[in-house]
Amino acid sequence: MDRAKALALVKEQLTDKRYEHTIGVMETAIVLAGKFGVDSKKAELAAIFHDYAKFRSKEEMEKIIVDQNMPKQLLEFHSELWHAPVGAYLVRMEAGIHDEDILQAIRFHTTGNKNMNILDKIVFLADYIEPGRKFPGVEDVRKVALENLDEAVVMALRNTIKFLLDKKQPIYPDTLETYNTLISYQKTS
Ligand code: DGI
Ligand code: FE
Ligand code: FE
Repeated sequence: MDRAKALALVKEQLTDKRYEHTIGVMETAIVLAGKFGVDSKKAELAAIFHDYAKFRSKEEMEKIIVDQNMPKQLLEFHSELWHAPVGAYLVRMEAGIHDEDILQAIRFHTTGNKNMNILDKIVFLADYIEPGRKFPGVEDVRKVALENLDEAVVMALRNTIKFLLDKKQPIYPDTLETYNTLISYQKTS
């Protein structure tokens, strides 16, 4: 699918603000893909579609999680997490994207996953560091992302985990597992 078609499909799903975020994620993901030798077309499409399900109702997302046998545990955590796996499903069903690499990057973009590959890390980080993001610490992650993907993912996860702790929110196991996996990998490498 070409970029114009993909952007037209997501534009219908998103607010103007979220669409601008999506453009930032797309541009950032393409830069990172070039830097780390990943298929830039896959990075582009995964980034364009990563928040496709962001504005679906909780009821629709819950039904998809149950009907499609996604981890039931998701339902015990904040509904903010649901748009990632539900998005992967809807992008296949509604946009006709069947590339498993693209769908997995969408699925893992919010929590990460201990088995995430380079494309997954690129989309996860592009979502975190795109130019529209302003939160504390993002500038440090922007710099490190161009040098070391794993270290940058660890920094982003550490910030997110701290943010959730401060808000007295639970932390989804995949988020912690990803953090633990990448930080121990760094120690031994
Ligand atoms: O969809 P975006 O806003 O672009 O970004 P995202 O998909 O990374 O979602 C970020 C939100 O998800 C943010 O409000 C924090 C929340 N989040 C991320 N990981 C976890 C989490 N919330 C909980 N409860 N647990 C997590 O592990
Ligand atoms: Fe998201
Ligand atoms: Fe996003």
